[in-house]
Amino acid sequence: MKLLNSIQSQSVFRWMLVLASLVLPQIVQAQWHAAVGAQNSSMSRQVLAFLPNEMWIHAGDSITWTVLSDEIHTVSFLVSGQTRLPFQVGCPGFTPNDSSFDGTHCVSTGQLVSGQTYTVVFPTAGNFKLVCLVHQDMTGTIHVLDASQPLSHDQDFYDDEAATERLALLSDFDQVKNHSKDRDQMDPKMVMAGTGEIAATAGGSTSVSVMRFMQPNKVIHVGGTVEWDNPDPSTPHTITFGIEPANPMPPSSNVTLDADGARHATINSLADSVHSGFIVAAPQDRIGLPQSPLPVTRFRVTFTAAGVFPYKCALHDNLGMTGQVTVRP
Ligand SMILES: [Cu+2]
Repeated sequence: MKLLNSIQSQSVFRWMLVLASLVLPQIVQAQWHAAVGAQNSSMSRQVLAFLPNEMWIHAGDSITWTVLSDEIHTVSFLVSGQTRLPFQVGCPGFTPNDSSFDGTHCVSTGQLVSGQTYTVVFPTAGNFKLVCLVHQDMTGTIHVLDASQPLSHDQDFYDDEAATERLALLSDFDQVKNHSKDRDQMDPKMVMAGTGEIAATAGGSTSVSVMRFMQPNKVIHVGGTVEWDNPDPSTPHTITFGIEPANPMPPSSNVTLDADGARHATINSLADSVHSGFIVAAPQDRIGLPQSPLPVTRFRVTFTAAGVFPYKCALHDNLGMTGQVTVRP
């Protein structure tokens, strides 16, 4: 009798377990994937974007981002109203892989390079802004819904969307076509230092930048001046001859200002080091905030000696952004 009772209670317990597994909702924490950046084979065209830049997931899910470019990026979630800090500073500080973000504490990687991944877990519902601290016009949105809400898209949809956006940005050549060749003929002393465009989706901003000096081989005569300008709406570049400074943002001490606000330096020998500092557009103005000052988008160098003078962009030489000026007697 006692034995029978024990067998009966064991089988009842087993049945209860089976029933519970059928009745209780399955809580499956999904693992989503997205890309950061993209580039063409020569690395000249850099897509500065989260691909896709808008996703809907459930609370408890996580997203793993993989960097697909040689240009550096961060994956960062600031708290509402937080001031952006430079990417070397982060939140300040950086959070480890598999950090959780619920809107109350900043989550940020340091500088990520090609092939690196970073996973963020989203434990609670909310709508969150995703930013790259290196690129101001690179943003996205993550919608974290309660588990009871349906999701409209699956991972295949996001993969297709990311591929479409990547292709669209990589194949957008109108800026380069419109400017580079015509301008070379129009003004032989000019070098266009990069170009780019900002685009947008309902989820945020994306952009593409061409990391090249468009007329990389200039030939002038002694006493002549070359002028670089940067028409990119947000990516900075530098024109750096000789030794690269530790901080690329300010110009070297031998750089002066022309009357029109352009920076200007003189190179007298191959031993001279000259650094333009950041040549970059001003950030876009916003209503209710002080307007941004006029930007420095032009740099001029006058050459007083003959020779071949190589230079580079201190930010993007790893992508092949280099050039040279040949000065003839
Ligand atoms: Cu550059």
